Amino acid sequence: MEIALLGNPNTGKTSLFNNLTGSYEYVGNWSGVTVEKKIGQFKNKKDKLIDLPGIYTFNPLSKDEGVVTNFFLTDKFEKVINIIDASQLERNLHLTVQLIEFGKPAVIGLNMVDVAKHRGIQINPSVLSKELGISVTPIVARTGKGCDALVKAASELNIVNYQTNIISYGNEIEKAILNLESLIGEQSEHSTRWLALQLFEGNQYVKDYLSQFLDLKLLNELINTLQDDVIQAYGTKSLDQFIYQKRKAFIQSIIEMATERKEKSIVPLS
Ligand code: GDP
Ligand code: K
Ligand code: MG
Repeated sequence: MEIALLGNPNTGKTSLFNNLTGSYEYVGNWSGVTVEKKIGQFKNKKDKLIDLPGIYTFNPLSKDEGVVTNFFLTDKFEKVINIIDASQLERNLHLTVQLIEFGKPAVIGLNMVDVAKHRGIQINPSVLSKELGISVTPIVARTGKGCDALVKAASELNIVNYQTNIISYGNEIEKAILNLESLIGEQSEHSTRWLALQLFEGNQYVKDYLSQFLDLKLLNELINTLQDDVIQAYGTKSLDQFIYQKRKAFIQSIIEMATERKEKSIVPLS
């Protein structure tokens, strides 16, 4: 089984990768970029772990980010381990939300819990897990603490009944998602909800992907009409900003629920 390792830059992916895989195959660079591609074998010798470049969103701002989006659109893998930085939760969860919308079975490794703790931030993993609908395991990737439990969570992952609509984007967008769903039908193996939202955000890779099934003119019309509707209904600047704000509000509300702030002075990390 192939498991992909996904997360923002500098969240501890490589530390976790080295921890979980005894040795790894170096398979050159990801196509089009100078980021090395690494595939490691888990200690059980059955499963493989794929180290992806760090990204903030599936709507690529750089070629590195495009590598990951293309990987999700075209490569074969069964599960995802999403590593997030407990001390930068809000920024990290923008990617997590998009991963959940993609619908591939995933677990979260909540890393840097030591850093968060030193800043007086205590995150309750079960609250986070309940609100996101996926398992959350606290880890310290640098020392290996919690990493075995994370692998166990990934291997026990159940593939059925995955909830991808954790955020409701309002009538206009929800209707447009259903509209796209009826147009695509069974043609794509991917979650139409994810494809639609990425398309509405202006994701060029997803637009290219969808143009195999649908006329580009039709896609553009769909986006423009929706953009006008959303701007008119909410007085927002643009469709992608609107989607971003919806995610942000959702993320802030679950962080509020899952975070405990300790009244204590900031202790520097040794
Ligand atoms: P990547 O960019 O996601 O691959 O992240 P790295 O694995 O390269 O880690 C980035 C930095 O964070 C390195 O200096 C690691 O040693 C450090 N690091 C990784 N995990 C932890 C952790 O759980 N706690 C602390 N304090 N540092 C960590
Ligand atoms: K790094
Ligand atoms: Mg790395």
